[in-house]
Amino acid sequence: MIKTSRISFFVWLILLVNCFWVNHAIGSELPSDKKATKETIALYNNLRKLLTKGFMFGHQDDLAYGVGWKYQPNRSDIRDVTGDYPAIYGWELGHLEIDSPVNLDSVPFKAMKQFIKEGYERGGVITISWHLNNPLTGKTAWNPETGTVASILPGGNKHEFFKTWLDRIAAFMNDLKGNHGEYIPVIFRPYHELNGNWFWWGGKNCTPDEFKKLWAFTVSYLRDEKKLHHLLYAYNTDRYSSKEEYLEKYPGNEWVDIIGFDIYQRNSANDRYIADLDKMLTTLEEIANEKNKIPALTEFGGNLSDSTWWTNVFLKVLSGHKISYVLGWRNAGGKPGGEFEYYVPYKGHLTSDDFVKFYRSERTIFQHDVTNEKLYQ
Ligand code: BMA
Repeated sequence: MIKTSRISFFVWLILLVNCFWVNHAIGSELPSDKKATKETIALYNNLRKLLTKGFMFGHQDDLAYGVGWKYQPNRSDIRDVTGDYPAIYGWELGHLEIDSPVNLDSVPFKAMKQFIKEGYERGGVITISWHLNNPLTGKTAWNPETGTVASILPGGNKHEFFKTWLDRIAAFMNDLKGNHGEYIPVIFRPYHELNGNWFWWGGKNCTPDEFKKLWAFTVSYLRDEKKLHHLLYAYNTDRYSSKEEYLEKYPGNEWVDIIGFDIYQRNSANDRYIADLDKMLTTLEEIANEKNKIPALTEFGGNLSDSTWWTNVFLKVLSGHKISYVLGWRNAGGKPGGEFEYYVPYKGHLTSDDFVKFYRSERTIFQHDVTNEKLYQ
């Protein structure tokens, strides 16, 4: 009798230790949404794990159009150059709020939902930005009217109206489902470049307190009112010069999952860009470690007139950092005003060969790699 209970005691002990070890090894953590779906929790934890392997490469509007083409099934500028799709797909909801069938860059929302599903089913990650119009003036996101944020906060005269905009966002998100009926997890990145003065929600156009309230209201409305549990929230600035500046409008750990910044090289020299990017990534990683968040380069643009920019500039800096992903902005090509806009190479572009070297680097993660990672399990 004594013998049996001793044995069973040891069996239990072993089971207990094992259980603790397994949980510990998995290290599963919950994102800011404690009711997140299991795919969203898996993504959140796998994004962390992936930090030790390398960074995912992403591209805005990748499947919709590229330089010189539009809406060709399975086409992608990244795939034209490397034979592989990106690991991260960026999409944009600007003008969904005004019930337009197409976004501010003319991408039909219906097609976008399909593209989102395709990317997800291939194992890729979806991130969505929102250049929403100014709800006070009815003009664009670039209409920095002081008082706009105050007007849409609870108690403000545009608050109820603003909620109808969030309702449309929620309806769109609710339509994003995978083959098994599960919600497709999305990294939602509203109110981006929040320290710049060009958007109505940015910089001096509202106080830190107003911004924090807007952020918390948006998250709690989508999560608690609209019951969306497949979103991770990304807080992001533009270029910044100190930790204090970065955190000036940070709404608090309970409202954020991913932290990032946007950085465009424009006309600055490579050395300058390397130094700036390196410094900002170092600070971002410090903040991410302190706050237990996932760091990412939420938008970038480089000097693509330099044929070795990808390996000599971008990869050089990124190799010294642990960040989750980088997102190249859209390959719009020729625009009506005469501007030619693109941020990743297209077939025949002068950085294509170098981009293939970048693609082959151990540190970069594109579609083939990310599919193997099974991020949603
Ligand atoms: C900007 C440009 C614009 C576009 C906007 C929103 O950086 O690409 O052409 O309308 O992003 O996607």
